[in-house]
Amino acid sequence: MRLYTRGGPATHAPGILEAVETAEPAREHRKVVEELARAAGFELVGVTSAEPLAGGGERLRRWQEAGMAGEMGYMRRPPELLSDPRRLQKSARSVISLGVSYYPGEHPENPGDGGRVARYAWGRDYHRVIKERLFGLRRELEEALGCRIRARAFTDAVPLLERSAAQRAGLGFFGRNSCLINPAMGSYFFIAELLVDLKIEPNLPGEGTCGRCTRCIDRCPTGAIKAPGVVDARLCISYLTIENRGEIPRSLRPLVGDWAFGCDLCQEVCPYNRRKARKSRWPEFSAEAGAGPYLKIAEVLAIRSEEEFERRFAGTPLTRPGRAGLLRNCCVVAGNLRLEEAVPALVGCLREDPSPLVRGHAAWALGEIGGAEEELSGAAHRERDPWCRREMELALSRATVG
Ligand code: B12
Ligand code: SF4
Ligand code: SF4
Repeated sequence: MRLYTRGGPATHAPGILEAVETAEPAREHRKVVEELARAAGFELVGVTSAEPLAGGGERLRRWQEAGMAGEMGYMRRPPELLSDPRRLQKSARSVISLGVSYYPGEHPENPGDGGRVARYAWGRDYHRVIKERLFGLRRELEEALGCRIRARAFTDAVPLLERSAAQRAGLGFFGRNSCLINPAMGSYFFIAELLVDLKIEPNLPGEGTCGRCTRCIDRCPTGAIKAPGVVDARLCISYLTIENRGEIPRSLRPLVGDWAFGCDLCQEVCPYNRRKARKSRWPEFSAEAGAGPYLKIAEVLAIRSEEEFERRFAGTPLTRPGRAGLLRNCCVVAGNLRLEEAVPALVGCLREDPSPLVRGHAAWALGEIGGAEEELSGAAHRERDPWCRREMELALSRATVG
């Protein structure tokens, strides 16, 4: 299908392309983009210019200065970089912002021995799945517009404020939980973008309001939502269980509850999601396609090698925290659920796991559950890592007192 050439019919002489690039082709481009993006499965489509995201950059700067990025090195890059699409692609003129629902349905009740997985991670690795469709969309755009388009495709793993770009492209408004909410679809959607060297008529910025609602702020177990739209990552369960490479601070462990990967609480309570969440039409995001809503704690705790971990979770988002990170999380869940049937697996971690991170959190869990004093005491004697030994001693005193 060949609909338009950039700047007008192909018969125009070179050199006047810019001059004839009036509002008309830009508007037509947008129609084509919308049509093809929806056909590619994106429910939300919007366009904004590639100009810097000034407001977002300023908010990011304040967030960084407050230390809220925690240990996420990539989020501590200069705001001028993260808020400027042209730093990613010099020739970019427009950002095509796309949204796709990942909502796989309501979370079933915990079977009792499960580590809860946030909805966005039930299925296949969205980075790969979405990128493939973005490349396909770009090819179709080239064909439809009859020109070569210089484009870059992104989702999530990108040094750009995606929510700010998407808001400016009309996809939704910022909720108090800082998520981008589409009034007709809620917030359970991924954001992706194509940066293109095409001039496309921009959409109006997204609008909407939380009104007087504060449910997400009230529901967050760790008090991570410090002000409307401002999440302190250091306190956020999503950060603690996914991005964090170190220990989960002792004071926060009990607040993690049964979340083994990510957290949905501030979205679950949101009236927009309760009323408007639309089930994903992409089979890749369904529970059947990946790890699903719960991990079996004892099974995960028995994974001892990287190869085994890869075999179990390759192609899903759950590889992100790495083997030690995921086992760390499962230890914390086991402790919070007082999961007696996980005790043999926790003892296995204590004795054999190569990672101090896992041994230390296993000790904590055993201290919470109780009844493994002998094992803890033996492990504390053998342990060479000082942080780990301290965890074991603290667990021992907790188990003895408790
Ligand atoms: C770092 C990061 C995290 C961190 C920090 C989150 C945070 N709130 O800052 C952690 C690990 C905690 C995290 C968690 C989650 N994340 Co995350 N994360 C990112 C990432 C990589 C950068 C976010 C960022 O720039 N943070 C810095 C702060 C300053 O920016 P911000 O939160 O986006 O806030 C902006 C707006 O909210 C705006 N704003 C807020 N309020 C107001 C008010 C006004 C008036 C205005 C003008 C602006 C405004 O200003 C800020 C600057 O632009 C993006 C991908 C990307 N490259 O953008 C995904 C992204 C934001 N994450 C996403 C998801 C799905 C999640 C989780 C839901 C996953 C889960 N279930 O566990 C949770 C949600 C937690 C939450 N309440 O935010 C999606 C969000 C989709 C959506 N519809 O909003 C994104 C966009 C990834 C994607 N491509 O789909 N995430
Ligand atoms: S994802 Fe969970 S911990 Fe993070 S802000 Fe939302 S409710 Fe709080
Ligand atoms: S729960 Fe309420 S305050 Fe929070 S994002 Fe949703 S509408 Fe806004």
